Amino acid sequence: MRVDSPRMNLDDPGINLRNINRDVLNYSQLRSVDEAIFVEQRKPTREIELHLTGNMERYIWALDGVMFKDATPVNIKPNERVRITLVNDTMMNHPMHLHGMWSDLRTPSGDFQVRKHTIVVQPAQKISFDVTGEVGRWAWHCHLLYHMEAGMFREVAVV
Ligand SMILES: [Cu+2]
Repeated sequence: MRVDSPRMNLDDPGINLRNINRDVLNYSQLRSVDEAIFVEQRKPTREIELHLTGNMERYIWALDGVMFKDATPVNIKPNERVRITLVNDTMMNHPMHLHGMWSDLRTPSGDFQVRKHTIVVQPAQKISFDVTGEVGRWAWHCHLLYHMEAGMFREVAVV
């Protein structure tokens, strides 16, 4: 299954949390107070796009249809500034956690939004964040244990 036209807005509280009788925080409301000090201003020189994929009936979860056991690492060079774009082709949220590096979330127009460890990707959402390569071999995975164990996991090799 592929999403034909994923949405990029960051102000959707998510399924079952829309139009309820109280405020639900969303990513468009988050700000980093220390952006000027800590957040890298360099533009990315490369983009890596991956689809979050799965099969609900067989309970298989993967990235680009490839489970961890069959996957090769995602390669980033030391100190390389890279834009990672995730497209969620599934009907579930996936909180994607990248170890070793900050995930600098971008708005749909590419501006800096907020700095995070884990980025939740909603169903049919396309979301981008920038990272700077820190030397190491890092885990990158969905933080839902059953998804991670079922294959939604990659090594990010910064060597
Ligand atoms: Cu997941």
